[in-house]
Amino acid sequence: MSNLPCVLTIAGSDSGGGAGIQADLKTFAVHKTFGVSVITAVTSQNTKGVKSIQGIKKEIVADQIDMVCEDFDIKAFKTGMLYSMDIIDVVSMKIKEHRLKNFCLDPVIFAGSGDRLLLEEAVELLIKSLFPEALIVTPNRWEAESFSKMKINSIKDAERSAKIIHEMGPKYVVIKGGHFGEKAIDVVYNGKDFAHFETERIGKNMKYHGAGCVFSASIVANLAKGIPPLKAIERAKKFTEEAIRNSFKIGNGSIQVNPLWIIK
Ligand code: PXL
Repeated sequence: MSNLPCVLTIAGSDSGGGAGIQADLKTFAVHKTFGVSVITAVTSQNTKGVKSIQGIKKEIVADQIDMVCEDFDIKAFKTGMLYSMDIIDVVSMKIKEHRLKNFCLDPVIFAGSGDRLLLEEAVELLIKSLFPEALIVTPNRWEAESFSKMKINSIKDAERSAKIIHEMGPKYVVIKGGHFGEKAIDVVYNGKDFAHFETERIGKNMKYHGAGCVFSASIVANLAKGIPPLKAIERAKKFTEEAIRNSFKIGNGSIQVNPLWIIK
């Protein structure tokens, strides 16, 4: 038997390979964890944009979760693109039924291209039924603004927003610093204390595709190895910084973050 810890992603497929399920599985692999996946939606996209999106029927999402949970000892898991109310309902039901632990919720709303990856009517349900289940939520600036209904232009704003989001139920809130400030400072709040994890801002005004997915997948892989949440977040931040530093232009549009930077 392998002793690789098993990790799960419940997310959308990105045909362009840079984000979603594809980024998650690459990230899981380089962390020496065994990744399994539940696909919630199929996006037809490349580095230039999204052409179409098909949500997966809720029964099929349920079957995928049942099949991986019945056979694998899943140590930690993440959700990414959940797309619709139906999918959120079934994920919420199944994670309780299978008593899944160590949940990192990446509350994806939009793709970098501006396309919706979560339907507007599903935002409130995401908050109501999944935020209370999460160990860690990882909104970016735009997502945090939308959940906390306030603007974020500074670290102080991010701290206020993190407090509001913490009230919605997750144990840890990480507001990612990729979209505001001179440096890229992530603000972490656990209901008591704040931590700030800082990196240089790499390539100002560049569009990096997949950074959020790599970050939350790295958190999950670290949790699965028994690393405590705050340390897992700090390690994932460093891992993602390198993935951004080693990103490449492989298509004609956005730049793909490289979770395989360790093996070059
Ligand atoms: O980075 C957010 C994200 C998540 N999941 C899928 C995506 C994207 C961004 O484009 O395509 C499938």
